[in-house]
Parts: sequence; C-alpha cells; structure tokens
Amino acid sequence: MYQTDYPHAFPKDFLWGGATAANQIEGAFATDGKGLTTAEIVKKAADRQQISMGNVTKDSLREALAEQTVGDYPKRRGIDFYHQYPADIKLFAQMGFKALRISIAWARIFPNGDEKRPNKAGLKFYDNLIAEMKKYNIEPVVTLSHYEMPLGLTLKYNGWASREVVSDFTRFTQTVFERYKDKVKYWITFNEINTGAWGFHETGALEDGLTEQEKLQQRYQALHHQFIASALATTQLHEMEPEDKMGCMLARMQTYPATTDPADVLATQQANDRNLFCTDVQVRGEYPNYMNRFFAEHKIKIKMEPGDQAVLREGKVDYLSFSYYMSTVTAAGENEDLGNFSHGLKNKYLEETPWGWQIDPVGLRISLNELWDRYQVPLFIVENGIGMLEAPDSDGKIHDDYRIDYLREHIEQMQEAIADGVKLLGYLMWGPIDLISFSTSEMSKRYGFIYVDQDDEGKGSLKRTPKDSFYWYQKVIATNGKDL
Ligand code: BGP
Repeated sequence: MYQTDYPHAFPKDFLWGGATAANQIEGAFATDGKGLTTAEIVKKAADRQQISMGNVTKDSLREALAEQTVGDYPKRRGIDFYHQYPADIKLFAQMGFKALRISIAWARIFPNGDEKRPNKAGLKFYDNLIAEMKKYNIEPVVTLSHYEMPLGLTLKYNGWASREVVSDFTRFTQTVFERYKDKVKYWITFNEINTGAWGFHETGALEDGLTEQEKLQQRYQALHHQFIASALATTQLHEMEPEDKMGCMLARMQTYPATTDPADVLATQQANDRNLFCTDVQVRGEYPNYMNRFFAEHKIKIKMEPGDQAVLREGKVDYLSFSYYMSTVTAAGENEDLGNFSHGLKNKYLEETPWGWQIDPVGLRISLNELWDRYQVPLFIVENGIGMLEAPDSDGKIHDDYRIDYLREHIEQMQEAIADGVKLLGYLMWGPIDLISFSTSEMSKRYGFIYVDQDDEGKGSLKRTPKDSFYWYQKVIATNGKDL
C-alpha cells in the first residue's frame, strides 16, 4: 500500500526537478556529426506556407531547407547547452534537483536515421552529460524522441507513416539502452504522443495533397507505428534491465463542459477519451473500444501486422508521465482542441498567460485523480510551468513572482492529489533554464528559474542569471515541499 504522511507530505523519494528537450537547448545543430532533425525545421517550414506545424508538406520543407544559413534559426544555437552543460547542471544541483529530464537527439546517434552503426561522437556527448548529472546525484529521466526524428527518415520514408521506421527506432533504442541502462532508470518513448493526431511535428509524416480524411488516416497509421515502436522498446528495456522503468507521455488536456447541457457533457467525455487514446493503448496494451466508432465514422483503417496486438500487450509501460499547462472547455459541435497549439472556448473563471493558456491549478488535481483512477500506474508530472516575456529589472535581476505563484498553486494541488491517494513519482517543471519555445521557436517565451541572455535573433551573451524563483524552488526542494 502506498503511504504518505497524510494529509500533506510528499513521499521522501519524490523526484523534484526540471524538464528539457535536446532540440530546445542543445544548439550545436551540426556539431560532431549530428544530422538535421524534423524539430529544427518544422516551425520554419510551417511559417513559409502559413500552415500549422502539423501540416508540413514537401514543398514547405524544401523552401525552408533552401533558406538555411547559419544563425537564421534560434534552434541552431539553442542556449548552447551542448557546450555549457557542466555549468548549467551545477546550477540545477544548487537548486537541489533530484531529477532532470533530458532527451537524446536521435540524429546525434544516427544522423540520417538509417545508419547501421552509431555516431560515436554523439554518444560521447550523452556519456558526459549523464555522468555530470550523476556527479550531483541528479536522476536522469530520458525521452527517446521529443518531437523529433532524423530528417533523413522523413525524406526517405515519410516518417512514422511508414512501418520501416520501426526498425530504425529499435536500433536506436537498443544502442542507448545498452549504453545507459545502468545509469538511467526512468525512460520515456515519445513526448506528448497524443499530439500525433495533429500531424507532422509528432509523426514526421508530410501531408502533401491529402484530403482531411486522408490526413487522419495517415496520422493514426503513423501513431500505430509509434505504438509498436514504443512497445518494442519497452519490452527491449525490460529484457535488458528489469529494474528500469518505461513511461508513456501525454499532453494532458483537462477539459470541462461549456454548460450542463448533456450534449456538452457528452462532447466533453468524448474529447477526454480522445485525449487519452494513446495512453489507453500504451498503459492497457490494447486499443480502446471507443476508437472503433471514431475510426469507422472517419473511415480510418489501421493496418496491423500479425502479432501487433501481442506486441502492444507485452510492451505496456510502467508509469504514465504527462505535461500539464492549462485546461480547456468543450461544447457540442465545436472543433476538438489542438493540444498546446490551440485552445478552444474560454473558461470565465480562469486567468490566462499572454499566449492565452488558461491557468488552472485545480485542474491538475482533477487530472491526477482521473488518471490514477483510470490507470492505477504511478504518475509523473514531467512538464508544467508558465511562459512569460521577461527582462532584467533596473537592479539587473528578474523578479518573477507570477512564476512562483503559478508553481506554488500547482504544487499545492499536487499535495492535495497525493492526499487524495494518487501515486505521484515526481514533479519536473518545464524549462528550468530559459530555452527555445517549441510553439513559437523564439527565445522570448521564457519558463526558467534561470534567465539566459539571448534574444529572438539569437543575439546575446548567453549569460545565465538566477531569477527570484530559483531561490524559491531551492527552498521548496530543501523542505520536500513543506515550505511553499
Ligand atoms: C510542450 C512540449 C515542450 C515545450 C512545452 C511548452 O508541448 O512538450 O517541448 O515546448 O510544451 O510549450 P512552448 O515551448 O510552445 O511554450
């Protein structure tokens, strides 16, 4: 039986820390043999043709690629974590981090995605990075694909739309598990996998000339391939190191009915099911029944190979990790929400960030309870935070009281959920150091406890400066969440 000092204490081994992604911090986009990834080009390709990051086409990609010049794209420089990681890890250690989520850029290890042998220099970087974290007893939480794959696999196979990519991914996971299984305990296969329902940024599959129905067909087929790849990786890991834990990763959208009209309540339940579709497959090991109807109504046919169902059953994840930034409102007949990229109706009870993300700490408690009730596997919050425009004050410091308030209110609701009986492994705040935003590809949407001197054109000294929230989080961790 899971025990906490009821009512308001975090478990002793609670994993406090932060979360990052390779393509948003590392920079060094072509260093030491690394190949180009979908993440580095997706925003630019979408902007070229004013389409969403889900709808990237061959043409938009070609235009974006033709335009490349060093420095024209913030992700090329990232925040130069590739070179500055020792000092950054030291700052995380000063805050008392117990865990740090990183991702391994697949294209550092297999630059084009289909090589037979790994790129040694890429592995060396992660050897050093993980060793640096271990030096301070910071537990690495490793995402294997955070909104990215080698661009070569998109050009060669059309990304996850093709089953061919499964074996390339399996070769990649085999390589990193062999190398890091003793050093890394917590793994995640695909970041926010459920956003694959909106296309390219997750599936790496181009949407040239497809009708709306064909787009859906391609996206759900791509997701099926990702499920298989994820399940195979989970089994591979368990066989190599039974103590290691694999998680799935959900972009959690807590959604409320717009009114008490049963039609709105039903639409909300359906939206919630769609939000949890991937998680249902990955935690329970099979497709949920409600998707049969959805597939039939959208004329989607998932092509499965013999044995796929057994692969899914065998490769169930050990825990469920998720991001949580906001909640949404659903009404019958409205378009379904689009994850963190769009937000439907407004909730009049909630305030929002400058990007329209409605702030809802209680929604986190509701989500935690719902996910725990539905799945009964440990939960792990691997992203939560507030993006803001920020600049140093006249005293040269960043007084980010709004961030402290945001995080405090969410952590309080986590405590409540733990007291409700939820098993929660940890809390990894998104972007503990300012990094490149995924949705805007800009620097100016800042999440960090640590300010990084760089603007949207990639200019600035890259100097790191702790914000007020740095010292606040340090205290939170030191008191294991008692002093908020
Ligand atoms: C999640 C992504 C992260 C991160 C975060 C914040 O959807 O997993 O990569 O970017 O959102 O979003 P943004 O950077 O767009 O503000």
